[in-house]
Amino acid sequence: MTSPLEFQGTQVWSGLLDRTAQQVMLDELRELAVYAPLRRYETPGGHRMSVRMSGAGAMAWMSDASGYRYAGRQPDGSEWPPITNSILTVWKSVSGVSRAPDSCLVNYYGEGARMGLHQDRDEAELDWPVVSISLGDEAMFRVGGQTRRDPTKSVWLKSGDVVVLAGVSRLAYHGIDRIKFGSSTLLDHGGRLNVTLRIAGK
Ligand code: MD6
Ligand code: FE
Repeated sequence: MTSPLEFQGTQVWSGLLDRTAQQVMLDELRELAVYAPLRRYETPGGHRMSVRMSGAGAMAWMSDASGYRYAGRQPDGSEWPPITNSILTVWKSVSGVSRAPDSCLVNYYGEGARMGLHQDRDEAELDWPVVSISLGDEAMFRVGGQTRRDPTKSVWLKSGDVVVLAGVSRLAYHGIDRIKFGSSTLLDHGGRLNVTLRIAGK
């Protein structure tokens, strides 16, 4: 495995997953979606997110009118399915920690979907790394510093790329400005999947 590209403490493992590995993960995500469908959550501010989300693990991040949080159950009351093997393998190879993730967020970006600049800080402990996998269409990932006003840098993430926010970059502001819809042939109907792994509980 080659070493990651680093900027401002953010590691980008370019092309970590080859096409076959991407396909295997996609098949697992399709199965996962049977038990945990992608949903468009409401934000506490009363808007609806453009990104569709699902999850896996003991708890998954979600949002509704009353706030952002990790929930042990889906909005319909059922448990989240387990985190799949191909996803856990990526965590083991790049997280640098021996503890397993307890939470997986799955984001789907259709045409025009985006994610505003945010920090990941709903976890119980904020010093575990966050590992994020890109599948499908290319996306412009923007990352800055620990305040919203710090300068930012952008990088195009491709299918199979893996981003790690750890150490000084753990609380860096980041977001997805836009995707290049239709730029990848991995997903039958286009769009981008992002899988983010975290240790969210105590
Ligand atoms: C995305 N990613 O790539 C959104 N969070 O669609 C994230 O919000 C993210 O890439 C924490 C660490 C890495 C990430
Ligand atoms: Fe994030």
